[in-house]
Amino acid sequence: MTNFSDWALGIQQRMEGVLSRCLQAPSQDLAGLYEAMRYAVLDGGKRIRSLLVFAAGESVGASIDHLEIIAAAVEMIHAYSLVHDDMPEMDNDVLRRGKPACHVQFGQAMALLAGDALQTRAFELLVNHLATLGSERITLLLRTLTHAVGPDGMVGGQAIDFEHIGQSLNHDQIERMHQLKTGSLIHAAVMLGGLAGHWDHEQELMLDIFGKQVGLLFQVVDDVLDATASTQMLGKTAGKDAYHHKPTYATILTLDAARRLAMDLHLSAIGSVSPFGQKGRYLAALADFILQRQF
Ligand code: GRG
Repeated sequence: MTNFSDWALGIQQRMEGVLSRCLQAPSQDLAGLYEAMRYAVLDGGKRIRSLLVFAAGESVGASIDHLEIIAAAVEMIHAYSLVHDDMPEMDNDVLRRGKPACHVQFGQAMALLAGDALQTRAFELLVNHLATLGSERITLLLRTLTHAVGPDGMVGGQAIDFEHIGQSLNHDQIERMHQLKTGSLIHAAVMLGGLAGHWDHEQELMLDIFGKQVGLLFQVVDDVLDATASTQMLGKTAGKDAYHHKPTYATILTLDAARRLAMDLHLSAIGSVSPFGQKGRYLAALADFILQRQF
């Protein structure tokens, strides 16, 4: 049985190749756009969402060929969100994944287009390469992903985020903002992996709960890291939430209370997939990884 680190490394390396193949410029006149898209996606990132797609999919017998396409689509959407998030109109950050943000490297117009193009390429990939899943499951998959990243998901969460700069939010409001902004794509990664496999209703429910718990866990840990880790460790500017006067778990709770909340979410995430037994081992290991991550 492959241990978690070797399993994760194998997927990270595999995804680098898949993403690179999916982002080849078809002609010289598009080389500039593809260069910016590749810059945003390749050679960086922990690939947590890909790992979640694979761990969920493997727990219900999905094919690796399907999972790598789904994971590539999820990574492209994630990368687009980071490119747009870093732009001066949004979070205005110059550093991402330890290198200059996409708009710093390629200019704002090209970064905007690279983000747009990554998002549409993600859906193009799903539509073009998952035919063997059958139209019913492809429709479900697209419904899940579009809902997760649209106005009632990631983009909505981002809107709530910037509309509340300098304002206070209560615990429920923070939870909702984080669930939409960050949690919804992480939850979708888990559900899409499951959808590609053969889950029964109970397994679907377990993955649903797991996806929601790790989605929130990810952001609670992110809030704590933003307040405590260094820019060098994070590969992006640390302390940005405080700088922008953003309400976060680290501001509405003490750091200790935020860490306790993370531990509670971690415990319930692990508990929700324990009925999978050995088949859920990578899901549980990912919950550990998300809790313990240092960047
Ligand atoms: C539509 C104009 C427009 C912008 C969309 C929706 C959006 C911008 C941004 C929201 C996404 C966002 C930045 C969420 C924050 C989540 C977060 C902490 C991302 C970092 O994820 P990691 O740590 O990154 O997994 P790596 O680099 O490892 O992939």
